[in-house]
Amino acid sequence: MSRLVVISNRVAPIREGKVAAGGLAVGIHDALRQNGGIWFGWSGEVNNLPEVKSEQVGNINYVTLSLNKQDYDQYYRGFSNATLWPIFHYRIDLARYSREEYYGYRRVNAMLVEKLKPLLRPDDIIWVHDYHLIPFAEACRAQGIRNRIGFFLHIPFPAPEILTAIPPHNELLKTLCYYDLIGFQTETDRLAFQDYITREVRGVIERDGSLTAYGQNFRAGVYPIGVVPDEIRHLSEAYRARRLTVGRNRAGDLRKTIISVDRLDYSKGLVERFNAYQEFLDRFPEHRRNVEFIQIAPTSRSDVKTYQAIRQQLESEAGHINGRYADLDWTPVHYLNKSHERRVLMGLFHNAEVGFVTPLRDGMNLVAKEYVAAQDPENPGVLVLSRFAGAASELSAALIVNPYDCIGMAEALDRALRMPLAERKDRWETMMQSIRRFDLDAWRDNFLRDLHAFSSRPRASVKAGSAFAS
Ligand code: GDG
Repeated sequence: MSRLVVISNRVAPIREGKVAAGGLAVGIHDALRQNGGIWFGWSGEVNNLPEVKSEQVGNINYVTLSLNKQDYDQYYRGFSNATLWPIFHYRIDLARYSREEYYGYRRVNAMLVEKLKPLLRPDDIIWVHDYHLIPFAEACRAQGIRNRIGFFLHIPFPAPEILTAIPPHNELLKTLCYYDLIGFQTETDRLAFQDYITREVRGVIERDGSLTAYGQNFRAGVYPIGVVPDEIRHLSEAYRARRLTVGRNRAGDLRKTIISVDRLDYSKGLVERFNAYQEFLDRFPEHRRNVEFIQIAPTSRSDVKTYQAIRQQLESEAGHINGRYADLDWTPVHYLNKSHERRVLMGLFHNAEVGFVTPLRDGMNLVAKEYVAAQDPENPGVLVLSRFAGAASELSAALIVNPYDCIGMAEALDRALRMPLAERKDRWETMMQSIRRFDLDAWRDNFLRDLHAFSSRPRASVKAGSAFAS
């Protein structure tokens, strides 16, 4: 059987068996364990000794390397997180473009391929993850690697009008077409990509559904990422007996909880959410003192400028709301700017009456699915979900909101907190059907099945060094 080789910007720093390991890391570990394989990527270290470290655990080889400062600045902080991330999340206003950073991004992709190449066997299946690594397959082909290679984009794929704001969009998309299979979270993302391919570069949709563009033939499919419902139920039930934070729950006290958990990122709509919560307290005074909002937002990418700004803004919003409404025995907002153990999060989800998940754009949003999977079937809470999360296409039984509509979100909170048990159960059961059907195993198995099935046609050869041709 072919081995699996997973490439991601970061190799999951948390090993299996540790309580904090997230669902996605667990899912990838399971796939690697099936036939053995390699997990390859950046170690997270920045230094001038870019040595490759390898650690064998069972039949999985974890191979990591550090980046030097220039590579880190150009590839990671620069083109990946200051150009691609904002533009793929429709925030052209926050994006910057630097040709040097783009070249650094291409250079690091080629360097990663160079380091991986000696470890590969001819029948390995390669699965590459996310926007940091769009040119990885093209760099593989340029270095003579002929293995099957699939790519999964965890974030949204923007409409062509937005994508074309990236000056080298054409060259970038050309490199993407060197994958055999490109996976997206939703049909909207796949259609946006297909739209670019057919309209912008006159690519063709073949009879068998594959696409041909830039002389390459490849497939694009939809593989919504999911969670592991049993793992979440197990964690949340194990933790529910413990009293959490302020320690109230549906079974006992009157005070109800609204919970949000996000990496501290402008795409997550945190500021709009805080404003909506304030609007809710203004408009529905009967809920004051009877509700509290817990926002957990661990810092991410704290050395990228826009991320520092959002942190300051949120601290001030939380202070403002608490300053205006808090009392000696009531704190309306608990804003926790640090990460928590996974089992604690699942326990908090279980105990909260409302999951408030309102990104401005999100590839999927696993928190939405985790919140639903952590609910008590006999007394489930209500998910309030942004229409701009990929998860909204599956979880239409949530209360769907527009995060730009402050009053609409405030009204949804009021409705969620008043919702009768029968309606809560109906909505929850509908959502759980979808969460079980599109769980993490289905995501991984469907993607790998299609990647195995698709035998690519002979490829046009790519000249080494063509990476920077226009
Ligand atoms: C990208 C895409 C897509 C959060 N805080 C803590 C913690 N978390 C966990 C959550 C959840 C995960 O991190 C976050 O996943 P999301 O899907 O919500 O968002 P991104 O990090 O932006 O992920 C996204 C995803 O990739 C997968 O394809 O859905 O659209 O942007 O699992 O529970 N976990 C722990 N402590 C925390 O404080 N342990």
